[in-house]
Amino acid sequence: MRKSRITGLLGGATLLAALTGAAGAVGLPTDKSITFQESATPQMDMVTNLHTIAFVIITAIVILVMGLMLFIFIRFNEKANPVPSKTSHNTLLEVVWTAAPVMIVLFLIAVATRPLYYLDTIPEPDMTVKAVGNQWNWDYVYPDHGGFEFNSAPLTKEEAAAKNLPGLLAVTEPMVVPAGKKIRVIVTASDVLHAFAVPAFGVKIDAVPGRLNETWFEVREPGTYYGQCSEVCGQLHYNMPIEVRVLPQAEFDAWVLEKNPEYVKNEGITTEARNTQTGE
Ligand SMILES: [Cu+2]
Repeated sequence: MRKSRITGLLGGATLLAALTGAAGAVGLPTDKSITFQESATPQMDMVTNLHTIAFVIITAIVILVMGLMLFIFIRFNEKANPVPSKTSHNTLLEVVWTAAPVMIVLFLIAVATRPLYYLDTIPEPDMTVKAVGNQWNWDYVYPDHGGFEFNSAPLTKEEAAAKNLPGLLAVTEPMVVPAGKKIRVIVTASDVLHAFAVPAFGVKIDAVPGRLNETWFEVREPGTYYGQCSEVCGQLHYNMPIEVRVLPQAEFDAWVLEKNPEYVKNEGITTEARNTQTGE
């Protein structure tokens, strides 16, 4: 009894720390950065890898083409080469410059296919959250936890600054999910096209009125991760942020109980979370 009360207190303290943004990893854009945000999911690992492979190939092609052009400017300008060659074709060269790009493209298709299907195939999820885009905020629904829902609206610049949170990213109430679990996100919209995107997760999917899209992620580390609506959706599109608070499972369970006290009675939840709630 006593032990679990202490655990409950500790849980409450860490929950408070997490909810005030004091703990864990943070996924947000940084000034003057030219790279991706640090990956928080296996999906984003794959996206980052694919980008690196493509970037190396693109860089090599740019260097080769620029080098050849420079060589031609110097070697074959009028002064250096007053009498031009009348060569009209070269079979070997033509075969090479046709075959090489085809092989590069085939290689890129080969390395891109796995990430593409990995991102697109929803595994058996541990839980589901429904995200509904509105002009200009999000609703989050938790169908696996009794179906409670809440609105997640952007803070004004002044409100964010007062709380020492990033402007245009922080919200009134974030989406909350457990770490290390497969989260399915069902995405739709109530009015116009929006898109649910969290860069650190490698997740970006359209929110279409009247349709359900689904995506998923599994975040390794607890923390706060920011994204934005990524489909131009009207006047205030620039300020339609997504904030995802990732908590350890026990803290997530405690949060669920806070949001929906009825849930524990009807559905059952981990003993630890029940103790946290009831203080036993
Ligand atoms: Cu939008």
